[in-house]
Amino acid sequence: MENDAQPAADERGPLDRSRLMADFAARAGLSRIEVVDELGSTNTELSRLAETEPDAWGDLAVLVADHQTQGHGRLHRPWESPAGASLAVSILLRPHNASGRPLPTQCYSWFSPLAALALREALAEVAGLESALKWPNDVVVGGLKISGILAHLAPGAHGEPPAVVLGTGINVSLRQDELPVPTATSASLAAARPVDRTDVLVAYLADFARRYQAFCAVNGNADAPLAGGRSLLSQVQDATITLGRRVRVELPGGRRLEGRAAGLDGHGALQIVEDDGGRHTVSAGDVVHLRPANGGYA
Ligand code: BT5
Repeated sequence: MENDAQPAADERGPLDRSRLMADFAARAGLSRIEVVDELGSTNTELSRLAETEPDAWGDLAVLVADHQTQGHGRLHRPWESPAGASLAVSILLRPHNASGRPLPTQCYSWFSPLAALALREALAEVAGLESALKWPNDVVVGGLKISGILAHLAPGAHGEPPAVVLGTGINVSLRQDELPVPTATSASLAAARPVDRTDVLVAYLADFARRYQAFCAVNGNADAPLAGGRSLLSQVQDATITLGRRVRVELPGGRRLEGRAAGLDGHGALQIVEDDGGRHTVSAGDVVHLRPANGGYA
């Protein structure tokens, strides 16, 4: 995979609002889509709107920033989005099943991997890219991070269970010299050709809405077949390159674990088997994939 394609700046105009505004939202199954020129963080702003205007911001309402200036990841880490080259999009979820009852909040941990699967499909469709999930919330191409996903809770409307704000940052046409960290890549760089932000956004949102509706229809059961196909759990397992590998997990309190990533549990938590056979289930943390080096693991 070539990594030195340099998309010209003029290939990176603003998002094509006419494609997003017409009847796109209705066709894709979204309740609303708003595109703003510039914003600190789409997650922060959508959380605020969900709380202050609950009737105007329902299930599957979407907020997109053409340029996000203060994006963040987990633990308040910065998420960098160079202007005109990346996507910052947040989706509000107020999930209900077919009987109109709220989904159990225990299934909320599946929304990030569900978004990652949708993005994976969008990258394949629009840019011909093969990508994978890296536990817990990254989409990677060739081992490099092309997208990060961050979900958090917002107050539910009218006494309902909490809503979810699901934010995705996608590196679309960043040049090599714009990558914020050496572990990042962009769709244009990985595909070695220009990739259009609006194309990626449209494909991602449409695929996400389809998967999400299928998941709601099975009441958030990750083991149930989705729309007559495979379960969410098995789709996520297949797409997650962390599984089966030797990993180091850096836990939130600073503790570290090292061992084999053996599988995912029913909530999407990572199961680790240490060399002495000790088993751990980890629901949050940073994973480093360790590779064999000189007969050992680096
Ligand atoms: C994430 O956090 O990867 C979740 C990022 C979510 C961003 C979206 S954008 C829309 C919405 N609004 C927000 O404010 N946030 C969401 P985490 O796993 O904690 O990774 C953060 C780390 O990724 C940073 O510490 C950097 O090392 C690295 N990083 C920052 N910007 C990056 C980029 N553009 N591409 C790849 N890696 C990046």
